[in-house]
Amino acid sequence: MKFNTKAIHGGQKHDPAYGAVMPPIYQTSTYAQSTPGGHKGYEYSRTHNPTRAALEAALASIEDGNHGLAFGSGLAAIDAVMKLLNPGDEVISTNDLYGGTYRLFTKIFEKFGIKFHFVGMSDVEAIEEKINRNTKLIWVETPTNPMMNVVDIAACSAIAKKHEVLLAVDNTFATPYLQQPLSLGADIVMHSATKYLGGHSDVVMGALVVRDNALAERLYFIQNASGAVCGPQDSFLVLRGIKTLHVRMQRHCENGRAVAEYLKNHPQVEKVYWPGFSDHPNHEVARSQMRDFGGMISFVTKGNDFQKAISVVEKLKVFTLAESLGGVESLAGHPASMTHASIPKQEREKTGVVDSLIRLSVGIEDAEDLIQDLAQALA
Ligand code: P1T
Repeated sequence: MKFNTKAIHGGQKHDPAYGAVMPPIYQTSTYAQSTPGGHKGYEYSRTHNPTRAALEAALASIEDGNHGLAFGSGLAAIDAVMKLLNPGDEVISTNDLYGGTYRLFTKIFEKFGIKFHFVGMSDVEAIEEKINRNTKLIWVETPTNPMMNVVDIAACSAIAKKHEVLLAVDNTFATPYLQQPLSLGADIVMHSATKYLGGHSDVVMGALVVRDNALAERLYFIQNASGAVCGPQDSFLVLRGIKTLHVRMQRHCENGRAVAEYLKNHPQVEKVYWPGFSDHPNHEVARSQMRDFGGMISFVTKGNDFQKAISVVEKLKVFTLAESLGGVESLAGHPASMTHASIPKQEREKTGVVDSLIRLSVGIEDAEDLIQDLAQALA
């Protein structure tokens, strides 16, 4: 099955009770048993829920995996991956990544004896330098949030396999429409389903997809034992979102290109970060592992002036100043004070997250209106 068909039908069956084409929202915590253990496959909704199961099957299908797991947030999904590790284990992570992921690693899991190395992965050799016998996991975010660096997933996979460590890829920015990490050799793909998979800024959810049965078993155990699952209503909404992922992504990419090119030629703009530019340092890797370049763009205004950047985001009218991304509506953010405020200034500035950086999640409105909005805000 091709991707567009999988987005709509992947892993889906009509509901066995009445043939409902969309899975019902099984808003129940528990299931009747005729005798202890005598049930129809469902005992308790932390462990399994039919609406969540339908979503998990769809997630596995669109990522070309065998097992999908849905969680109460993207961070809950990452938390589950980290619980595969033991004290003393080490992780090599992308140095430019979502601030909340950095906070989870350094403020929660370091306390439990896990050591993190944050490295620039544009050149994958930097990963191998940090590998030692305690290394258990390579954590990759690509494209990175918010600097739009691109990491070569196949090259990371070769390193991971050589040293027998797991490779996990946060595929939130690209989505499986643009990039399929499992097919490039990753062991685990992770999503903040809050973003493009949900697509309408009305749900917070996370997801993992894997191919390996034993790894899936360990993650299902953690999902149930730690309990950070999502509810049936949210499962329904994300499943509905996935059905239009491919058409939304096409428009996100088209509008992203139009906005990136407009900004690049704007006299008030110093630099635009978008992997579709041929002079982006990882453009060739992006071209080879992504179908298109997405709708996420970061830029710095001329003079690198904090106040100017703030005044631009305040003046936007079609773009909403807000955290998050990946919805149908365009959003603008100021990473240094919003999504990446949990990373110390000195650390974030090393990767380019300066006080004047603005991040755009380009939505699927008319590109001309988006450009006019940016024009008036930058004027
Ligand atoms: O917000 P949550 O669903 O828990 O997902 C966390 C997360 C993980 N990975 C990436 C790449 C992300 O962008 C996020 C969440 N990011 C934002 C809220 C943001 O505005 O960048």
